[in-house]
Amino acid sequence: MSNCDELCIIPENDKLPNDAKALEHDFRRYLVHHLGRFLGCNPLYFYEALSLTVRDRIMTDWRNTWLEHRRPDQRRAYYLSLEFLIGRALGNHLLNMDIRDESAEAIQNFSLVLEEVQTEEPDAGLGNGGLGRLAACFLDSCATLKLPVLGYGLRYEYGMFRQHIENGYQVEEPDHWLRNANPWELERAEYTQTVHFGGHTEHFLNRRGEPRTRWVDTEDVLAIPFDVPVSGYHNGVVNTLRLWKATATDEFNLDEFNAGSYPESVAAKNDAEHITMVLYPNDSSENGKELRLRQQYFLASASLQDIMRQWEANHGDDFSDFATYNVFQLNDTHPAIAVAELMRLLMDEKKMQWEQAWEITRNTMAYTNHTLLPEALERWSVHLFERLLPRLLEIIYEINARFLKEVAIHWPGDSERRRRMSIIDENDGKSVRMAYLAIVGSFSVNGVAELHSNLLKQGLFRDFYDLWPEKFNNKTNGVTPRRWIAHANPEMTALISKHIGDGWISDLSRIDKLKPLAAPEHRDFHRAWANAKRSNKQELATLVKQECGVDFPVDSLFDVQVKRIHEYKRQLLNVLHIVHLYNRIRRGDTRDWTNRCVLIGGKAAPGYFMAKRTIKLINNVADIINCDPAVGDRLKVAFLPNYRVSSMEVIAPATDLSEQISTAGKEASGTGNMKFMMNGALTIGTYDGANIEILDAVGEENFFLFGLRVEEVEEMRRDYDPRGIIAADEDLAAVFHLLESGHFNIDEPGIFDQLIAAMKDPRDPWMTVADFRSYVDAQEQVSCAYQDQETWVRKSILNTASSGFFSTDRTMQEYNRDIWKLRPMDIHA
Ligand code: T68
Repeated sequence: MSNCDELCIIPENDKLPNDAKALEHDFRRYLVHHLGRFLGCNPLYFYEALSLTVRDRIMTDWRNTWLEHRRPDQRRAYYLSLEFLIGRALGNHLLNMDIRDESAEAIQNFSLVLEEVQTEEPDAGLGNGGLGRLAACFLDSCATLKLPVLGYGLRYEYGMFRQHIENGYQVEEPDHWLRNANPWELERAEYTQTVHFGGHTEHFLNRRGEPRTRWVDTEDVLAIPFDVPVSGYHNGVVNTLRLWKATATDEFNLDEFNAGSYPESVAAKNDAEHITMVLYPNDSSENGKELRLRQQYFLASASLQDIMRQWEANHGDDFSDFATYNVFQLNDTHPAIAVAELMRLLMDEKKMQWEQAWEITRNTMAYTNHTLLPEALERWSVHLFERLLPRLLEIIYEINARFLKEVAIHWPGDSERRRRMSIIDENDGKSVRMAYLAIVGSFSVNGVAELHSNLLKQGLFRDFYDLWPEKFNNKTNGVTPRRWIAHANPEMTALISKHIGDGWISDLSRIDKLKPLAAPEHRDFHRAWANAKRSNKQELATLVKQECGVDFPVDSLFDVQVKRIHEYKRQLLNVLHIVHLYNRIRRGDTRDWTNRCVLIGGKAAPGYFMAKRTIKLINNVADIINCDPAVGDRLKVAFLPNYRVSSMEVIAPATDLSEQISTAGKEASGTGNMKFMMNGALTIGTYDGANIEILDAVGEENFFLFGLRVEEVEEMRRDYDPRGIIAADEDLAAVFHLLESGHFNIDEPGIFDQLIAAMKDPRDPWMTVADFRSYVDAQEQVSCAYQDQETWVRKSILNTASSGFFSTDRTMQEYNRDIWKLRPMDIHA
């Protein structure tokens, strides 16, 4: 430890006091003396002043955790991800640092309400959906488990777009979330890295006559790190998420500069800054844009260089032990170029031979796959690679050549197999298959739920599984119970802790102690449970009224589907059911009716026509139903605009019925399903992704299962006849009749034709119509079950009580046990 480090360790008794008085004092100082504001200012400054007050109290632990990380004998993992969907940070730190009540009291003296101040924080929306949010939950759990794991990502200037609804259509607006100062980041310019693009390679012999390569005439971009603290729960650990910002080097184009075009030569620098300007808003299709490849390489190169710099500080220039102390988890193929970049750095910069560099690379990389959808599998054109990253392409070719030799040894004479498994796809315009690069360059490949991992082995990656069965494993996703129960649902949290203690917050397996309390005799507990749900529903109803102008009566069943809008997630199936309920009301078929409020929310990728049109359909159907006096409170429908992390914090605790209705085999895992379950919602779901594991955990009597299974989907696909199915089902025929009559789009004829046609097409990959009858029957069981409130509440308790497996603490322990093998840090609160 250097002298300076020792001076920086803050002794225990130097920790800032956490009592309300001290917090009040600091809050006032930040507001008045730092921000130069006073009461009556924009409430945004209250949020900033409080965040700075809290951040001061994180610093000691952050510094100490950093020093622990840096110990030369500490093996570390790095989570490389193009997305970290963090949401708001203040409430999360208050919970983790255990200073919520004190902070509420501190600002009360300024007549401020903590919950209101918290809503001033913009969501850090640096992700699209499940994959990005998963990364954020992982970091939370690693900090709580004291695991030395660092996140590496990009500091997008603009996060996920803001969604407005105009005349029922989605309108995107840029999300300039950094417009106001971000108190949760610390710029560390001293660790700036340089990343190369373009140029060409030169091959030469070094003094010892060994062949070497130089990458020259490159255009360089600087990567400046911004560190974000990740606090653990009540444990003194603060891990780090390091986000890179791209900026121009200080070198000017001297020719232009001297020719007098100074502004032009400065303006050219803009290009560099574009790299981290905006998050790509596609959640499940690749778009092949050059800027996206630039982002991927920028992240991989800056992060690897940063880690190698730290290595050299500890171990000097001997990298032979590098794999013993470092492991990289690749969040999908987005950062998979890291495989080739590590090879380049070890060989070209650290002068290592191929064999040794490859041994190290293969032993440090681990890859997680998040989708089976073919349209989401990344491939980059060889042309683009050649122009942007010529040295990396050379390395990929060499990796591939050596790999294909291995294939040839394993399957002599099987050229078809070599063609299939090649990292370079030679079909219609050469391209690099990033998933294959990731598999070949990793020692571990995992899917994100049992079914998904099995499908990877049987389908997409079958050849690779045949070659290296030991590489493949499953890690079922989870979500963090801190944000998704303790923070989002304080009333239920207090109730649970009152009965079983609060140990469940950091060990969710203990939540099963609630199970006995579901027995009929615990009437008081059931009443308190129902009351908590009811007040959460009241809160959601207020939000829906505010955002959509629709009244949601809290006694109705709250039926919710929130997630990205995608055909495979089948929001259209939900709409078919809504229209079916509407038909029933119109024809007076309402005996034993259960009142329902259906809430749908989610963003569509800006270029995804069918998804955007689905949003329009939902809004039009909602408008007609909500205004029809014949309907009244029996059915309410709303589309919640701009669904994001902070909306889910209000939605999950208030939901009765969670919609998880993807076509079987298409949803890799799902994680919203877990958030709902934890908060006591019942699931209506297909046999897909982690739904299966939820069903296993809670039992079929507490889950509404419907629809075709994977094998049945594939079987039916062969002679799928949606028109026949519609004709044979009176209810479904009536639904299509109403849709086709233009009842929901009188002013805009024809706008839903493509949606309707897609569902009637025998090639419909999502087979929406095939599951209609089974879905409607399951929904009927839901309605019935909801009428018996006592039983419903017991099922709700059992869902929460059975959710112990779905904590990311468990997921991270499995990653650590099977892949990372890290020793928890010796840090105490
Ligand atoms: C999701 N994938 C899966 N992708 O769809 C979901 N893709 O089943 C799973 O639970 C979740 O990952 C976590 O494992 C995504 O969210 C993306 O967001 C994405 C982003 C860019 C490019 C491709």
